[in-house]
Amino acid sequence: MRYLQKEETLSLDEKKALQSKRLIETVNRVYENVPFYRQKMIDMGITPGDIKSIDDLNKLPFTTKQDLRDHYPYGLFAVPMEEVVRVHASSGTTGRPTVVGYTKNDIDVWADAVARCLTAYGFEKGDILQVAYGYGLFTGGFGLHYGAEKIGVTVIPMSGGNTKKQIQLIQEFGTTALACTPSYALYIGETMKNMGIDPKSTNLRLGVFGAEPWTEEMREQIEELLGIKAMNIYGLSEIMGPGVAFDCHHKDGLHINDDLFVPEIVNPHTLENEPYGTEGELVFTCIKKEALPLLRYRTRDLTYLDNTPCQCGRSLVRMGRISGRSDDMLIIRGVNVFPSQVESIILKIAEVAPHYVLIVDRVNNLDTLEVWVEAKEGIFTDTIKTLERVEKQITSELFSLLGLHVKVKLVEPKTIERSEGKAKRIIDRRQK
Ligand code: DLL
Repeated sequence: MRYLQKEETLSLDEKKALQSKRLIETVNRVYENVPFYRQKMIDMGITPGDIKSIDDLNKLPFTTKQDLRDHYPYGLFAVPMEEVVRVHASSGTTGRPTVVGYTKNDIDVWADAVARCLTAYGFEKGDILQVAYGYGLFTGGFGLHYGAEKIGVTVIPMSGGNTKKQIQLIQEFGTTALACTPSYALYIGETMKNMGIDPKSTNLRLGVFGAEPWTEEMREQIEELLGIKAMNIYGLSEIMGPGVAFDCHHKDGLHINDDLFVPEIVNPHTLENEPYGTEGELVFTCIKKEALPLLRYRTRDLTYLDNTPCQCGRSLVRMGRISGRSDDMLIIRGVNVFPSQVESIILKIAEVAPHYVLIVDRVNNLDTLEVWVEAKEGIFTDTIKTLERVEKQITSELFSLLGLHVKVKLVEPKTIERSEGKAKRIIDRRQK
């Protein structure tokens, strides 16, 4: 079963024609209505007439999170406020939040985009989706909510947190699918086990997980723990929210809804386009948004694009799993380290639980990295030798992957803080 099949299976020529038409409309609109873009284009010596097709995309200016902050709250909107029916915002760790807006039509397009994802995951009428992403300024809750309603799925708008209540509803409301961050899914599963409930005894069959980087190894652990199919959903508030990209059952990269958001990969240093298959920074241009159509928005997410056909038949271009955010990249003694690399190693080790944190510090002007991983129940009561052996094994596997000697510390079960939303994987103790 597919939703909006036409846009998902366009031929290359059809897609190019549609993307070109929508890009030209968008560029004209922002030139007319957003002084920021008009000025940028004037400074670059281009006019909307220079954009004749999607091939001219890279003539356009980039947009950054800082640009959104500089025009806080509504300065980059391309429509009058009377046409904006909803705003969301992302808090960010520093500075002002970034505010995003939607027209009525944008909300509808967003719901369609999420509906495509859910359909690809195998959702059907009769499914009961418990939305445990936060409702509110965060886009996760409302994004999933409207998409699910669009295809007639029953929604339980539980929002994030209150884990015992989540579990009660899963059991008593017959929840068949759970939408939350992968780290929260683990936490829910673990709490069920602690309460003596077998997660596999519920009606749960599907998970809609995203909003934070996670690995294939994490997917396997969640699938095993909850007895479900764990599907990946990607998105960011600046572009729309959840529903920008999704994986299908072939689990071979994420399909980007590229009739709505045109992706590029650029080298983050030179800002030159990279070819298919080469990793770099993901950049999106919104070609069907009314309220906030951003041009070439630099996501800071690192991945690659894949234009080879997928067995599912969708012709939407794919992107690899996000390997990390450039913001999360640690540079330890000259070596680049992402939390996802550490995750991929530790989740393969039988004696540890999938809970970890990277602790960065500075000692004698040198950056140091320690990885703290929770031991599984039982290991701590084993001999010191077991602990040492496991620590050594992780250290040596991290060394083969990173070429870096990282101190690994096994900590007692349930000592690493659990997350109800986006997990915090890095604790930075360096003085800023
Ligand atoms: O996290 C939107 C969302 C909600 C996506 C629910 C999926 C599910 P922001 O708070 O603006 O929006 O954060 C966006 O989260 O740039 C990525 O770094 C990260 N991210 C989102 N989805 C994934 C994913 C929402 N599936 C930022 N895999 C993005 C890896 C993801 N990272």
